[in-house]
Amino acid sequence: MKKLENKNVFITGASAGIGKACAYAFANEGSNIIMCARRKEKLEKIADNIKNDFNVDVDYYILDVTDQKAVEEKVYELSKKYSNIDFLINNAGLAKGLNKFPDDKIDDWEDMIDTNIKGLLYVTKAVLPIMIKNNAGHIINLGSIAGHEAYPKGAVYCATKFAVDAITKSLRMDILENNIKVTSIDPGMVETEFSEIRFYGDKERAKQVYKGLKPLTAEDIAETIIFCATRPEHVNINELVIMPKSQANAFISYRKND
Ligand code: 8X3
Repeated sequence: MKKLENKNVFITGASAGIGKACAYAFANEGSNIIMCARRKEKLEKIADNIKNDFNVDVDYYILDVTDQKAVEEKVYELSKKYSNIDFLINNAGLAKGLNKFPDDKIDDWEDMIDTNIKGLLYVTKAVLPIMIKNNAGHIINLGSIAGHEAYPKGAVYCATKFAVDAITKSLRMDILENNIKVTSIDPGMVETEFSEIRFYGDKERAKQVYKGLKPLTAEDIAETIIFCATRPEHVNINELVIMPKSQANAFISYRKND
């Protein structure tokens, strides 16, 4: 029997990118998938594909993680079907804008703070009682190298990822007695919708971010998350920093044709 067979995995921001890759990767391991995101059509399609390809339960919820009441309601709803959430993948997050501080838009700050910090807190707070009741669970937060090194034009995005780092660390201490693991996965460049969203849909500008190098894929991150999720019961990966081979840190990358 595979280690993750029949485990219940709740993934936020599951309609694309790392969240979507995690849905397929855990389903491939025999886990039941509970997905949430805002985009119904995309979730529906992923759910159909998973149902066709894997013999697992799949549920999805249309949910904006920034809506605290909705988060509580949906988690209550899913708790009636799933008596435990074995894994919570706190993936929903975004970057908006890449500007010097004086040129940043306050609305973008609100979006990043609401989703990356408050959304993660709301979902974790709602799911935790289920894990505590079962005295088992594993919370995997998507951090970033932006939570290790602040970079120019990224004050608020970096601040949100520093917050994820702090939340991960404090939470781990607070629920140590509840037998719940807490892990942070901190990627560098991953080519998903991330840059397109950061640049308000400007595909050309988004492409430039990855020009001349091979970025990580969402599947690379999902594979790493599966690694963390399949360690022996007594082992926890506290944090894992992962970058493309040609990226040294937030500032220095080697690009062909540089
Ligand atoms: C994504 C990586 O380099 O844009 O969190 O901060 S980076």
